[in-house]
Amino acid sequence: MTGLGVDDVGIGAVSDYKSSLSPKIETIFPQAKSMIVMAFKELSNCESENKRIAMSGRMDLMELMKSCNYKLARFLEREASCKAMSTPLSYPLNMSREARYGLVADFSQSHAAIAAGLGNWGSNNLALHPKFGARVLFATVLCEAQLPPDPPFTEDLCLKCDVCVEGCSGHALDEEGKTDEMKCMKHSQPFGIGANMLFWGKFMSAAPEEWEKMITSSEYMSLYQSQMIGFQYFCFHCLAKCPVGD
Ligand code: B12
Repeated sequence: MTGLGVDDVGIGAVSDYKSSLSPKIETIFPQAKSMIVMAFKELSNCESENKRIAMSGRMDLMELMKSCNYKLARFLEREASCKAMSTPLSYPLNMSREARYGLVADFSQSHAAIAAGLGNWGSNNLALHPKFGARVLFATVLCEAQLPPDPPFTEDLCLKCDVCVEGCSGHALDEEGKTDEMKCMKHSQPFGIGANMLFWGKFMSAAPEEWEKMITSSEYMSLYQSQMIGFQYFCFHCLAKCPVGD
């Protein structure tokens, strides 16, 4: 696994997956018994004040993660004759009203990581890893083999220093144990779907003489770029500032 670029791995039993909002794993893959969760450390890009640099580091990492996801699932199927499925790291998401327009994924990676003994929850509502703290992303492969699960990580890793809560400029962590996703989205993805809908709403009610000015504005250019690259985070505070880990 380290040869692939994976920083840590945990095995979890499907029966220990405890996401309250995401669908049951049986609805995705009825025969799934185990979750192989891969942990990847974020690059120091996440510290940069230049958010294009921060996001580009994230995009590089996600490319590696997707490739590992595929390679592991393919290895299990081809070499071990074990039925396996990779799970999405972010998009595609269920964007229906029931899934809160993409806020509830088909599979929750953080819950899988916790079930696989890779860490536990912090005040930032992220899964903290003993070595990488909050600077860690997860990708999971589900498989039909009953693999021996790793023990849960019981030591509380969160220092309760509230650096994440106090420093969250979007005030999305003010309520303990809950992320206000709308506040987080508005602040961290200022050119996401909400901004897109607002822009086109304004465009439709603008006079045709205004259109050229609107589609050559920096607002439209940013919306275009975010859409082109998939999604674009402009905030990494709650993971970059967390003091947990080496
Ligand atoms: C949708 C999404 C978002 C949405 C909404 C997040 C949400 N619902 O919590 C928005 C856009 C706001 C978002 C923001 C961020 N995200 Co995001 N996001 C996702 C995504 C795609 C799905 C999340 C999901 O469905 N969770 C399941 C939730 C909705 O349901 P739930 O089962 O009821 O669980 C929640 C609560 O019950 C609670 N909870 C449950 N048990 C417990 C126990 C305790 C003690 C506590 C305190 C809380 C708690 O926390 C859960 C998560 O909110 C995942 C990728 C994936 N497929 O998992 C990444 C993911 C969660 N995001 C990630 C990251 C890093 C971020 C950001 C830091 C952005 C950035 N710049 O990278 C911020 C962090 C926001 C924060 N501090 O909470 C990482 C987290 C890695 C980690 N270490 O945990 C993930 C796992 C991506 C990945 N592949 O690694 N994200």
